[in-house]
Amino acid sequence: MTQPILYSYRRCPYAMRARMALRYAGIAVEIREIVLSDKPRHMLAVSPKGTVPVLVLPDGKVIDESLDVMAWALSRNDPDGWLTGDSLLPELIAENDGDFKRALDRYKYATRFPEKSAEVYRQQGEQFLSRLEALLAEHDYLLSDKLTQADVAIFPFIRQFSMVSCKNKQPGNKTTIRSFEPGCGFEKRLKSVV
Ligand SMILES: N[C@@H](CCC(=O)N[C@@H](CS)C(=O)NCC(=O)O)C(=O)O
Repeated sequence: MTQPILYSYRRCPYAMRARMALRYAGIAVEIREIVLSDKPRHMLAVSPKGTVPVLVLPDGKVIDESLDVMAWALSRNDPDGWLTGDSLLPELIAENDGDFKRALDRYKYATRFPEKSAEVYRQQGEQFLSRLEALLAEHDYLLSDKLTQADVAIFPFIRQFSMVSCKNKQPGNKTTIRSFEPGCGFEKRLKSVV
């Protein structure tokens, strides 16, 4: 094996954050796109929990959590200083990967979660968006005027949320999701660097 192998799924926000960090760090990987319903045997053999992304290094080491893949890539090369010791970072990521992701899944697949309406799930997600919006009112990016790992780790999830709103022709609360609409504010700023 000459290059690391990255098992990935194109639309998965976890895989997306890993791919962005690897690309930014200039680490060439062999991307193996998977089908979630038919996971490759090799992937399951090295990481039985069966989630993507999974990075397999040439020495056989396996990194199968997206944040760990990001940390590994940035520890190898971080030309623009994405790494940050800001104490808000773990808190924001925990909220994103926890309550916000739960609301996102329910908003996206509202018919599978009939306990509440899509509107309720959207409002739950928007609580996090409001928090991000307040941070973006202070700086160009979430934690400062320059991009950090926080933006890259969180952005794919926000993008997915705004795409559901677009699909539902749901304009949403303009003041809270304005920065995240495709082609606007936050996404545009991020796309100019990754
Ligand atoms: N905590 C994991 C979560 C990864 C995750 O849940 N990925 C989803 C795809 S977006 C997955 O592989 N799910 C397995 C499945 O649906 O079978 C990480 O950060 O890497």
